[in-house]
Amino acid sequence: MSTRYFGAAVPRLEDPRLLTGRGTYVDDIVLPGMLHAVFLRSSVAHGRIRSLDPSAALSMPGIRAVYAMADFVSFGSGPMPTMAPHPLLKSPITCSPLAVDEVRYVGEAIAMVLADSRAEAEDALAAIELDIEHLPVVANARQGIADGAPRAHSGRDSNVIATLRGSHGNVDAVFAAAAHRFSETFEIHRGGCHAMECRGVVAAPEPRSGELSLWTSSQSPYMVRRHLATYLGRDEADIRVTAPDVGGGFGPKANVYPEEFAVALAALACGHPVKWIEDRQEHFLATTQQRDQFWSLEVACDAAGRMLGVRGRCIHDNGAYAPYGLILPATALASFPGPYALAAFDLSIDVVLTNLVPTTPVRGAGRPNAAFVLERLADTIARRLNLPREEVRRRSFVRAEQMPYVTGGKMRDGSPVAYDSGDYAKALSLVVDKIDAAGFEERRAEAATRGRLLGLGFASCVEDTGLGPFEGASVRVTPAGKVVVATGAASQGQGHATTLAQIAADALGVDLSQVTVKAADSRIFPLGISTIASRVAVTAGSSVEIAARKVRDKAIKVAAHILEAGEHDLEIENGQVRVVGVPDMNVPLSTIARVLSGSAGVPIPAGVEPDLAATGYFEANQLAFAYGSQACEVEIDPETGDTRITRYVVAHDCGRLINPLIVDGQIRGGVVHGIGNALFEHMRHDEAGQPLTATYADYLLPGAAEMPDIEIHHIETPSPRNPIGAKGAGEGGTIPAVACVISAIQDALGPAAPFITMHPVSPEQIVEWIDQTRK
Ligand code: MCN
Repeated sequence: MSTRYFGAAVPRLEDPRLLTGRGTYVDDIVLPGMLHAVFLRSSVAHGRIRSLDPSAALSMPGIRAVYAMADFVSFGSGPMPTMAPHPLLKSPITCSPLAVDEVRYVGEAIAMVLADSRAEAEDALAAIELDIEHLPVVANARQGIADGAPRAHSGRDSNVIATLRGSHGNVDAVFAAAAHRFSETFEIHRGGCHAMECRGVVAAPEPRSGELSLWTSSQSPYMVRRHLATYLGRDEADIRVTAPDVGGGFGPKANVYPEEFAVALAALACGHPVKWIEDRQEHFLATTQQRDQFWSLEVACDAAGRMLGVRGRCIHDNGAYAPYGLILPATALASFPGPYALAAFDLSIDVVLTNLVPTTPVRGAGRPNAAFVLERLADTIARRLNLPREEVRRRSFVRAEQMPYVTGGKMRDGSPVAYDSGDYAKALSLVVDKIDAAGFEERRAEAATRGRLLGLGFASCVEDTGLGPFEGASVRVTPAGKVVVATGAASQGQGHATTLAQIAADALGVDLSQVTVKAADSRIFPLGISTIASRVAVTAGSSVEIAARKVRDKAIKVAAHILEAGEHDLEIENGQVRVVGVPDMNVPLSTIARVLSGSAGVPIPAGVEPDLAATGYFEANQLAFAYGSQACEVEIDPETGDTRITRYVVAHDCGRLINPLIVDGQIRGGVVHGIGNALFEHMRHDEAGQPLTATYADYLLPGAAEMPDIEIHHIETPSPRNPIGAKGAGEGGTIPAVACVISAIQDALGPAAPFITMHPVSPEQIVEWIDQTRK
């Protein structure tokens, strides 16, 4: 089979359309009679709704309706479903589409206004009379877990909704026999996500058929459909869902949100199409966020600094609801023991309700948190035993000859973690070499002559990718000879329209320009899961390969009939099936497609089904483990704490690369996310649960000017667990990046500086550490 495109750095096919303004995002959808919705949101973190009077708002110009949850009871009521139910969550901890009685975070939707224009709806918000009684607030997880804490949900016995536990081996025996034991506590602060396009939904009832159409800026449109169908008591087939072009998701758009349900309910209630587009302030208030974790850990190692065991506890701020079950803390837990061969570990995570916006996965989904604490523990060992940081890691890694390696850890579903392939030490050696660690002290001395502190950092990680159960695809050759690939997997910028096309083009021997990918429209492809967990390359990519091979086999069968040749004598190339060695004896795929469409005037060969098309569902029942190491250099101005990342090198193994250009973009974007988490992004709240950083003046995002060039090196160890040998690439840049940057800052500050156990790290904080060091 041709490999003309698989592995080639093909420029993204979707870019000309998107970059010239021809994308269709939710806000581009305009329907006749469409009304605009805005939400009245809670201004208090915890309160009881005493009354809501919309009468003044209803008399304002252009206002069509003001809805509270009570107005929707004939369509659906009660809490929303949990996306990933967890056995430890006995009852759903989800909200209603609009709050009933109690609000539990600033920004929770209480009512919605429908108007002819958005401006009119916005104006009417202020006219709704809302009386809320303030209730005691749980403003952070440590407060929430303390004895006598108020309850984030009135009437609950406890704010702890679950305690997750992950253990392997005899941890007490390992710690008792270890040469050294070191303890550290870590604080990882809350951050957001901030996709370029905020969320948005359009819902349109179809009066003739009774169906409902929904366009949503989502990573999980089919999940939205499934849960909405259940909520409304309808058949999934009666709901059409589409994720049109989506301008970034990065995790939070994987959730099924109250606003998606509320807009659908409002459309059903008023009989009009309804549009809601989240504004940036709402994004700060009501789009889910990540982390706020407090870890107390102990690491054991032998005399040579080889990590033997880790034990301890984490307190995880869940926020006010658990729309995605326990997936975020469970993923953090499942990320142990990272790339290290630990004899034992024992970790628990207390998941605590607070009166803050819920936390759910953001790029890396808890893995960056686990990598941060594990990598800091590796650096602790190096610092205490005066060993090179790289050496501690090298001595502790799972070795290439141990693959496949069962870590003793468990995945979220309880299955054992078994790494499939790779050479973790090789990735570290590559970055050590490429960043010229050997020449670093010379560069440090030179920086010192300029009054600057230079530091070098390292971090490594391993990542489960390609989560099941499936992401299917169909491949169809049209009678005009075009190839249409359809899948349920939605793209938010990952370049699926290119990479999935590359796989199909190779399998069918056609030019890439002949292939179109249609995604995330339930009328075009019936099933889908979600674009999360760096899974689409492995799952949908493998399904495209399977479907395209079936189409290929079918085309060869029909061509054999037409050419009166044996199937084994045929090959597929340049859009034709031809006799090997006799290229003139050929039949174009378009002809075969015409025959199979019944329009060629010749009979369809007996035993062959019409349509040159097939569907593939790769059963993704085993994960593909990507891994990598990163190294960076930082330069710090000790007077101001200003920290510049001057060099950044990544070594990454995502198996066979479908498209190196796209993978490099994924890794680069991922690293930038990690740098943001290390240096900038900090979502703060006061003791009343009021957000303090709800604009970009206070909440800092990394910008292009702060970003270094990121040098990327690939190791290609094919995964034996899928037909295309791929592992995911969408999050691997992010996962170790915070640990890498913090390791470099620590190195710059020198051995006398306090050990850094938190992020993000501000310039003020750096100056404070330098002052402490100088005292
Ligand atoms: N790829 C490849 N070869 C590989 C692996 C991946 O060419 N061996 C390509 C894939 O074909 C795909 C891209 O790289 O085009 C990412 O693939 P994959 O790692 O499978 O990740 P997903 O497609 O499942 O995307 C999800 C992942 C996640 S979890 C987050 S969060 C994230 C990310 O992708 N959000 C993103 N990258 C993002 N990129 C953009 N632009 N926008 C987001 O919201």
